[in-house]
Amino acid sequence: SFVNVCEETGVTLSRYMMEMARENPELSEVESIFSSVQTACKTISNLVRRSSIRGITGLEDSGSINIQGEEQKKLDVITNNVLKRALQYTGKLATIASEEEDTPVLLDNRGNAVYSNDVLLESEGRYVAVFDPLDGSSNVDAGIPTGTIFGIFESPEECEIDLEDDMDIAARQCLSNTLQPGTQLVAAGYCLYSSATTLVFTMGNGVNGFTLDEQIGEFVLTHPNIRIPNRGKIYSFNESNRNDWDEPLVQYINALQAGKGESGKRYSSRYIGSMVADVHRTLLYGGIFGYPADKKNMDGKLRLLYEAAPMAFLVEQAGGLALTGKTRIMDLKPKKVHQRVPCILGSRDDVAEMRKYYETMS
Ligand code: AHM
Ligand code: MG
Repeated sequence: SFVNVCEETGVTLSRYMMEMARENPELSEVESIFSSVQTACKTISNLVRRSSIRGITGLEDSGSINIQGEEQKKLDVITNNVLKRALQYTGKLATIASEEEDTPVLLDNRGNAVYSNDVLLESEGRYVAVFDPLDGSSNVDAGIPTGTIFGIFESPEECEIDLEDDMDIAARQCLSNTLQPGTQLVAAGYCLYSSATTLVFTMGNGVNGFTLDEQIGEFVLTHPNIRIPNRGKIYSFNESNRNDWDEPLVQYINALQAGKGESGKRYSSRYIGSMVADVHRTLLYGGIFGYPADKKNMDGKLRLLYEAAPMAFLVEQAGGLALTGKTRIMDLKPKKVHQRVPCILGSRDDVAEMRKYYETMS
């Protein structure tokens, strides 16, 4: 008798995407974007695991600094190139925007970056990809988990950036493609590089997680239909900023520490300092994670477009909530590519409890 492939391998991500595209023909282009994302994530996983052996730890030799004033690490630059190249040549993308690129890149039909108005005639790519190639990279040399975060939008047909702006048409179209609220995301996800490499994503119909089986080099479905517990018992914030936090958040965390929150239980503290790892734990175990506003960073630290919005989409799709304090993150339309936003997300009842402090105290 024949051996059933799925009995041997489980459901691979490739098979999942093929079936998805067969049932939903409008998603066939997203399927090929995902195939590039998964190849890039396998490559990045390998680079991260072997970085000490290959001598690609530490800062860029050139001492380069990205547009947000952060020192770039060798791995930031390499992983950005891996993801950019993988996505570029699908021919399905009109624009890509990355934490490590100063401005979004407009692509022609062959996936080449173009900086002239000619590209508007040539570009048929329907989609826009936004990403942070190696989030938490400050941790990577100590073997602490890191991750890739990505989001995929459709490109709007009309350019929504004001014609009066002193900018050429291509640049304006490129920005208009990019500056979309989370509610417009077609798909979003992350890949966690930790004790295992796990790709978790949503296409707006729930959340699924696939673990890289290193023996066969394929992602296989290990976490079908992830649902975040309605309440957890972990809070996850960088508490060294506590003296600068908003008062409602200080009061809320005080209550959790004293066991005087709605659940009556004393919460534990867990904070990895890599958003992907902290969100992954929150999705699976429940609880609340955040990078709130503080007196020094009025908009927090996390970037709306390629960190907060994709994670908000995932968390909502898993049954949780993602807010700035009072406001839903998914509704925010970025004004700038690298705009920051306070971000507090997690279990439905925990985040709703936190929101009450913001509503009554401010
Ligand atoms: P990065 O994109 O430059 O790596 O910064 C984002 C990271 C997140 O992964 C994490 O949640 C946060 O920064 C941690 O910041 P802090 O060290 O201030 O706690
Ligand atoms: Mg980041």
